Amino acid sequence: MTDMVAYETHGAVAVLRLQNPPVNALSQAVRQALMQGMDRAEADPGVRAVLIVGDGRAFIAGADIKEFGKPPREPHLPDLCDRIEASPLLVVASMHGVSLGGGLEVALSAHYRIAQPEARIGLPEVHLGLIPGAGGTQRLPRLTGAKAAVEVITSGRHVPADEAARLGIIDRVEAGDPQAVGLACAQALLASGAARRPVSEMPAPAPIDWDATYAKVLKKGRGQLSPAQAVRAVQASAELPFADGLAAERRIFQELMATDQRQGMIHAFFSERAVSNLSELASVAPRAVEAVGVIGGGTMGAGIATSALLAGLSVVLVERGQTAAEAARARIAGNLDGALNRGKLTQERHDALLGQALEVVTDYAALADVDLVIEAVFEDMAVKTAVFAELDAVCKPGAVLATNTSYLDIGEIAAQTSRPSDVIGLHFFSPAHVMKLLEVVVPDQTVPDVVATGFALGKRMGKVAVRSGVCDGFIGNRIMRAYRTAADHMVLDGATPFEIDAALTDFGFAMGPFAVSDLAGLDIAWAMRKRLAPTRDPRERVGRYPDTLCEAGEFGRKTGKGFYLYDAGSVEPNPEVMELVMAERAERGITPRGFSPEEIQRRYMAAMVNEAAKIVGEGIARRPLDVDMVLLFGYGFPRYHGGPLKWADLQGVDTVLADIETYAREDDFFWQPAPLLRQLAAEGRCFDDLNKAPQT
Ligand code: T1G
Repeated sequence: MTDMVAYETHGAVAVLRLQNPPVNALSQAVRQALMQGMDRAEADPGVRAVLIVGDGRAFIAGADIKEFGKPPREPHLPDLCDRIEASPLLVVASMHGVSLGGGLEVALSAHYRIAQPEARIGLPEVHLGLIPGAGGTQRLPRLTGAKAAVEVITSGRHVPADEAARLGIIDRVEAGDPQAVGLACAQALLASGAARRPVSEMPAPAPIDWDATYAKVLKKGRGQLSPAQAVRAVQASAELPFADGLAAERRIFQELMATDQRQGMIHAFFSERAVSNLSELASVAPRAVEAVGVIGGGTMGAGIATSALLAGLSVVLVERGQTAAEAARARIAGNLDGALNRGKLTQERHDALLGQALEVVTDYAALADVDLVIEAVFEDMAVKTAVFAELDAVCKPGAVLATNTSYLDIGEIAAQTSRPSDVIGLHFFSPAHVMKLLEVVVPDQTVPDVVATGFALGKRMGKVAVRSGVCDGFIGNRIMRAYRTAADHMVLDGATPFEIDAALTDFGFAMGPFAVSDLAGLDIAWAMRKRLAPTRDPRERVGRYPDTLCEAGEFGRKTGKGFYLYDAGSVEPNPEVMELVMAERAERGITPRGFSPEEIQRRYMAAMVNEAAKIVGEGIARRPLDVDMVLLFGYGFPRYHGGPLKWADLQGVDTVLADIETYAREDDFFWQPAPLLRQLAAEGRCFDDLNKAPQT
């Protein structure tokens, strides 16, 4: 046997053991070796059963995603599954770790399935813009029924072993060495004279209301194709003979393989893993962090403290006075209660975190032994520099001093300390214990091992950490300001905020920019506009209608009124807004014009792409994929587009540049094409070419 699949016999059982680290992905070589293993077992006169088991930490994590987009090579996974199922031998799969996608499909083509208690199974292909393509949509429903199969497949979730047993997906959960447990199972089946049990020969599932299910899944997908298409594939398992159902699944799978959404989602899958792998840090050891200090126990500080506690770190949180300290502790307790209610925490761990791991104090002296401090106080330079002066005096040598500032100059903050090379920006997104994005903001004077420490802390907290250079707004907020400005200009020129929100939800956002502003609080952007006003270029167009709303104390959801009216669960456009907008248009001498949803989307995305290209070109972001991950994990960008720069590649960089040059003829101040965009278009290259280039 090849080293991809080891072959050994134990009595009448042939063991095929996959050895393709790290997760036994079903590469062509593995598929080939499994085919050969089945041939060898069937040619072995002493063999009456086959056990399939995985080496290492997983049974099989699925098809080899790295092969997608390349010409498929035989043996194809569906053929392998059919080959396993059709074997005259009794086939048992013994699962541990994860059995996902094609990995579960291999197990479903076995005749019996046994799993470890901690094992998880799933068909997550929808998260890659696909559907199961090796029989999963035909075999799973025969075991679980259509309703459960639709839920498992369209959610793409990981199903714990005990639930999988209840659903009928696996036959038994038994702790032990997966191979030993599998062998015992196979031998017991042989001893009892158990028959082969091909799933494909089981009765087709009873029908459900397919059209209603399809419509519900389509709506929930917010424009994503694959979950709804998976419903149709499961429907085929109920309405067609097995072979025809397989053919229907194959057709849908291949159609989805050709979509932009598949490219976008696989880009997101690999980028999420690549974004924190920076070559500049490859040989840099992070400093050890076990105890963290947090300064400020407001929403952000309490969220950061919660995230650190959940990561197993001890936390010392400092507030100014006893009342604020008690309020901070209550906020953290509330956050942990939420984690407990969501099943992310046991009561015992909840109590231990609050009881032992967390200390809330009012005296900086308690920070003397922490390894890293994160400041999350009011966004004011004087306040922050005072905090850092205190930290410098109290914290031990080698402690990392981090600020959570959203836009203040970290270099200026660092200059207040005797250790500027140990100062870094760790920009969390609220709520910090929920949002996965962490911008690691690196001023010039910060030393590499402090940067590595920021990334290591992010990984430990389960964040997607992205490196950012220092500029106003770093990566995410700077880009957000650009696309919000484009939206503002469209309102001044004739679109309504409500049309814009509708167009962007059609694009795949959960909420449009104006609804998001209402949610965050209109006063936040108002404060930013006031901060930037003194240095604003007179050529910059900025609508005054949001300021008027704020001056009237209308800040959005928290006041019940903003761009929308919020009343007892109902959300309606605020009619006052268009009165303000029409008055401002008249004052500015603007004759309003209509904007189609398509034009709204293209302008909004052009602004996003253009600013992102400037950020990559200036080196604020290391690669285009870094920007894509910021927008996916911090700003709700629809994952099936892959991120703004992946979207631009899929549209064609030259097409986006042409849009920007068209818009520049109306406003050549806001619409200044990014040099990098021009360069890529001129060279016939795309942003992904930069992702693949060796990191300098
Ligand atoms: N193919 C290729 N490489 C994979 C892989 C896969 N399926 N899964 C993981 N890797 C790599 C990953 O890129 C990383 O590489 C390393 O393994 C560790 O992964 C026909 C068509 C399995 C839960 O969608 O969900 O089957 O960065 O860092 O956090 O119906 O990886 O080290 O170079 O994520 O412990 C369906 C995708 C495929 C599962 C492990 N399967 N993988 O998580 O480690 S489509 C999936 C995961 C399919 C069939 C269809 C996770 C994991 P590197 P990691 P982890």
